[in-house]
Amino acid sequence: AEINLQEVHDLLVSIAHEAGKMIMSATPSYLSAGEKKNCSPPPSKHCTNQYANHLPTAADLVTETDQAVEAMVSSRLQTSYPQFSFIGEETFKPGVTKLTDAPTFIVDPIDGTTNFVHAFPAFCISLGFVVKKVPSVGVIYNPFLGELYTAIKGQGAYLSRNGAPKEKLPLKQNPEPLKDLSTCLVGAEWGSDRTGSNFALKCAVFAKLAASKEDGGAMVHSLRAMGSAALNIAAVAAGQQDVFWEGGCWAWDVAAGWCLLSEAGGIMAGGNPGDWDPAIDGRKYLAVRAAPEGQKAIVEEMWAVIGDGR
Ligand code: LIP
Repeated sequence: AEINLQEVHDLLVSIAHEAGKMIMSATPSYLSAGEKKNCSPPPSKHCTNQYANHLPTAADLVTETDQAVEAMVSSRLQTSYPQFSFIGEETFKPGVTKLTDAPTFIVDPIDGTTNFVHAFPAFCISLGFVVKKVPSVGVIYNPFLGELYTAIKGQGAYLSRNGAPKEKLPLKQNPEPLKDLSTCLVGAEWGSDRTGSNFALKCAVFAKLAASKEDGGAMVHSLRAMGSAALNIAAVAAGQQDVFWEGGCWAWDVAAGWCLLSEAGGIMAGGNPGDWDPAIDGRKYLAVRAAPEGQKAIVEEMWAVIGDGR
C-alpha cells in the first residue's frame, strides 16, 4: 500500500518535540559522558567496529540522554509502524545492521553530542525516513533554539522557529549563483576520528580551503565547524552555508538533512543511494546549496581540493 508520507512526517515532528523536552531537561556532563559510541558493546581497549576504522577516542561522546531519547523514539515508531525498519545511532550493530530497500527510519537521537555536553547551542535530533534508500521525510529539531526543519519528498523543505509559521527553504527566495569556492562559506568538520592518515588528510583539506591563492589555496570566505552534520546540512538547505563537506558521516547523520537539501534545490554529491549504507565504508558527503548556476562547478572544485579524501 502507498505510504502516507504526511502521516510519517507528523509523527516524526511530534517525536522531535518530545525528544526536545527530554534533551533540554537533561544535565549532561563531559565528565560523565562515555566514549566510543560506534563500538557496541564497548570493547575494553581497541574499537572492534571494523567500519569505524579508528581507535576509541575521547572525541566520540555518548550520554545517557542519547540512549534514552533513542529508546523513546524507537518505541514510538514501533508502536505506529511496526512493519518498517529502524536504524539508530545508539543501537547500530556493525556488520549486522543493514540498510535495505525497505521503508526505514534512520535516527540520530542527538546529533552534536559534544555541543550538547558543553552547552554549545548547536545540537539536534535528526529523524529521517527513507524508502528504497531515497530520503523521503526529514525532520531536524534544535530544541535549544526552537528551530524545526521539515521536508517531505516532492513537497519542499521548511523551517519553523519557535512555533512561528514555517518559512520555505532556501530562506533567500532567489539564491545567488555560486561563482567559485573563493566566495563560499564552507562547513567542514573535524569529526571524531583524529588518527593517522585520515586526520592528516582532513587537515590538508582544511588548509587548502583556507589558504590564500598565492599559497595555492582556494581562499574560501571562511570555514565553519558547527559540530552537527545534520545542522550543517540544514544550514546548506537554508542557504546559510554554501557547502558542507565531511568524510566519515554515518547514515543517521545525513538521512534527514539529505531530504531537506534535495527539497530545497541543493545537491548531495558523493553519496548516491547505495553508497550510503552504514555498513559500507563509502561515507563521504558533499552538500551544495541551491543556486541557479555554479552548483556543479563547486562540486568539481571541491573534489579537486579534497582529492583522495572523497
Ligand atoms: C557528530 C556529527 C559531527 C561529526 C562527528 C559526529 P554525533 O555526530 O554530527 O558533525 O563531525 O563525527 O558524528 O556523534 O554528535 O551524533
